[in-house]
Amino acid sequence: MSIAVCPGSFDPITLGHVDVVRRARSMFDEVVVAVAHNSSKRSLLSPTERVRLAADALRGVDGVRVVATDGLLVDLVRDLGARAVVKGLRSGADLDAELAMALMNRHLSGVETVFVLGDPGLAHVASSLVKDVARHGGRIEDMVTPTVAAAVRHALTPAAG
Ligand code: COD
Repeated sequence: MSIAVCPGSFDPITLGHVDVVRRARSMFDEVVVAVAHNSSKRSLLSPTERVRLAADALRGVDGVRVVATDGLLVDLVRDLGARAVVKGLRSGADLDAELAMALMNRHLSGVETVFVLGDPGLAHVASSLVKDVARHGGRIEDMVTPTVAAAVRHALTPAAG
């Protein structure tokens, strides 16, 4: 059975991520979505919440499971016996950012990274922009699932008291 790992911060998972996972699933028997830590980003949502929301957004896609990981991605890939890492590309800027990670992961473990082009209609969708739009009261419901939209709005609401 061929397994691919789709890693990301998923803070939160967007419809762009869902599109990439669907495309990965069309190439591999199983896709493991790995909710990981990006040391250059500060998260809005906890790892548990990001896993819950990713699992909810992907519940209609069979052959997909969501896990949390806080170590090196290549260790997870090895433990799962995965054949490849799959990443989505929106633009040349994404490729620039992804290239170093793909080469580092291959240097560390030999794992190959497969790049898929996301839906161009979702090329403007990024977790960081979704949070920014929501923070300023804008509409995010066409970029994330309703459950994710509610969770982001809740996380951005200052605690009472
Ligand atoms: N269309 C297509 N692709 C998209 C879209 C979209 N609309 N939105 C996002 N994507 C792609 C991104 O290009 C990326 O490939 C992937 O989805 C995940 O995106 P994010 O923003 O959720 O996640 P990142 O980029 O912050 O994830 C970075 C990792 C967490 C994967 C990385 O830091 C990592 O591997 N961390 C684990 C520790 C480790 O091994 N570090 C060494 C790495 S070399």
